[in-house]
Amino acid sequence: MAEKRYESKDLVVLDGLDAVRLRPGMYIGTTSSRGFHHILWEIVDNAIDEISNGFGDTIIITLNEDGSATVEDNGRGIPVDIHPTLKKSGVEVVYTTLHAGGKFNNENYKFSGGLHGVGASVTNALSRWCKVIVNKGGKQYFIEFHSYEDEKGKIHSGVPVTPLKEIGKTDKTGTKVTFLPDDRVFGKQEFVYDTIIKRARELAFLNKGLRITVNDERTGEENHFHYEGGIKDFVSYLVEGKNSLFKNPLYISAESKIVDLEVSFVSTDSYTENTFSYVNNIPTTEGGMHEIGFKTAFTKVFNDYARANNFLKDKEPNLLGEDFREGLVTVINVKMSNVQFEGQTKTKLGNPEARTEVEALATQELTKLLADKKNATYAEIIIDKAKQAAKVRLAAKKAKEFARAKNSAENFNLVGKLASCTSRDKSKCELFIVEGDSAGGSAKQGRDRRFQAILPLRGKPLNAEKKRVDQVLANEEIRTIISALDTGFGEDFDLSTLRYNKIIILSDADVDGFHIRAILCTFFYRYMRQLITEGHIFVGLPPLYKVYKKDYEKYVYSDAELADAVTSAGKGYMIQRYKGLGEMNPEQLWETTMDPANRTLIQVTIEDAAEAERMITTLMGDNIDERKAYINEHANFDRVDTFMRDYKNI
Ligand code: 28G
Repeated sequence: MAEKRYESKDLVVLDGLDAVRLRPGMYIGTTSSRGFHHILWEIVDNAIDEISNGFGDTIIITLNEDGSATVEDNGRGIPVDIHPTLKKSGVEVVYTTLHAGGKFNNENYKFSGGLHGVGASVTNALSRWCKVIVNKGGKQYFIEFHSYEDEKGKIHSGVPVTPLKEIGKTDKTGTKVTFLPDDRVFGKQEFVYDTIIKRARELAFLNKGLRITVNDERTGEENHFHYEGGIKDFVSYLVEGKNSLFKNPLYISAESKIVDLEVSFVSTDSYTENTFSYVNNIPTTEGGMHEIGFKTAFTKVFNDYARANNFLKDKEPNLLGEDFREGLVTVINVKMSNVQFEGQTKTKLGNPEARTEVEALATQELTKLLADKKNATYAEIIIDKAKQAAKVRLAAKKAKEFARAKNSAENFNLVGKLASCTSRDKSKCELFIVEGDSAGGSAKQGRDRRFQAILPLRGKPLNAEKKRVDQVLANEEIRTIISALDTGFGEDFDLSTLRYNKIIILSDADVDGFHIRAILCTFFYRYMRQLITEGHIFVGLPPLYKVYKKDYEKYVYSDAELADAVTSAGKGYMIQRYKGLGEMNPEQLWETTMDPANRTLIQVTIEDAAEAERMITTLMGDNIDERKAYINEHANFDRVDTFMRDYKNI
């Protein structure tokens, strides 16, 4: 009886890895660039777990010339002894057992102690081969797995080539894993160095003391990340290029049975709040219970302090949380078990106990922090800024009411730039938001005026993330968009009055165009989110080239397609390269980009917009040139057709 049970369990193990290959999306979400990198992070996560448990301090990630990646740590080494019932080495168990709860990704099960090593089997299942070396107890061990096709064409995933064997002596300890992502799963893809160093840096900030090296054997590039200050250094990094009002970020930390918490923050002269929260090293972009708990504590402690120290008079009302957070840059780092993620992008912490626990710990620690006389000036800076913010908030409220009253008269002027369409049927109407007056002019002439409206954008719309509501409102480009859509915005947003079923962003395939798309996406994400979730926002794809000769003409939308077009054109062809929308005449613009029968539209998803916002908010300060240089370096315009993926790669 007992024996039979083990047999069937073994079967499940084999089946498990094949199941991963059958439906990779169930385990890693997607087989796009994100999924391709995900299987690397699964391995890195295991190394981080080992180091967080107090064993070792260094991780080396190497991107090899053959397309494989190697991850090495100096922990204890995965156990090598034979599992008494499974009759396999610990290493083999870790790399071939699909752990319970493996469905949808394992990110939900971090910090639960018992699940050390989860996820490695998913990486193994989706690799062509995977080699593991363990250094432990004076000896070096090796095992290799491969995924192969049998005579019947069936693929067997992550099968050990031989059992674990001893291959030599060593005085080191640790684990070293090399794997080649399988192109039968992911297609032709490569590891993106910038994606990897960005996440490696983030992990080094979030895990104080951890040393991560990233080596790119393909190019010879190398980066080291190590922050003794942890998230304090993270906050300093985030405010580079902004004007910090503190000499150093403030920091609190506390541990309880339920959560480990650390928070660092700094006040800047900017007008938006920027809170970056993480749970078990995963960014919680949509916030959640831990963020709410911290914000509640912060508001209460600072209000109490303000009253006790006479910054607030008896009859003055309490300041609001948003007042205190104006210009504040905060990193919240929580570790806890059994996390539940919710929300549209599954990046919102749902656990109610995180709220009460974080609130209690943060109240206690922030109170201690402010009781320290050394921090009196910091408290005063935050309170002064909050009082200023409250004043502006009240003034802005009045201004908004006033603006609403004369709304109709004003709209008349603003919408002057808009070339509206004649149809009254909203479900058929489209609004093109077009970069530049010249392209706007072509679009106006080329369009089908029955259902296509054109709104040319003159300057660059301001970065909605960076400004207060009243400043967002004051920007002419933004006001024009708001009036044209007729939905209101922010709390007043009403989807039912939307005038256009499709809102199509048309911008150039260059740095400015990329930036404009990111800014518009961020604006819609912040102030008109339903437009995105209900699927109304699109990006139009203009062609990059025209290949032509007598009696032949073909528009080409990516560098990859160019070679094909040239081949089919045959001898004597010419190539025109379009540097911007403005270079196309009205007919060409209609034919290639606006005609519903021929055009390609990319629908902007909530993930794209969240990512655009994250790109804009995490990476750069107010310095536009720095930002431009960054985008210039990282956006890949040879692949316009996948620009949304480029967002993700940043
Ligand atoms: C370099 C690439 C990725 C890892 C360890 C260390 C241990 C471990 C990993 O245990 C739990 C228990 C036995 C299967 C734990 C070593 C206790 C004592 C470990 C890594 C499950 C896994 N000594 N280091 N797993 N076992 N590093 N780096 O994966 O039965 S995974």
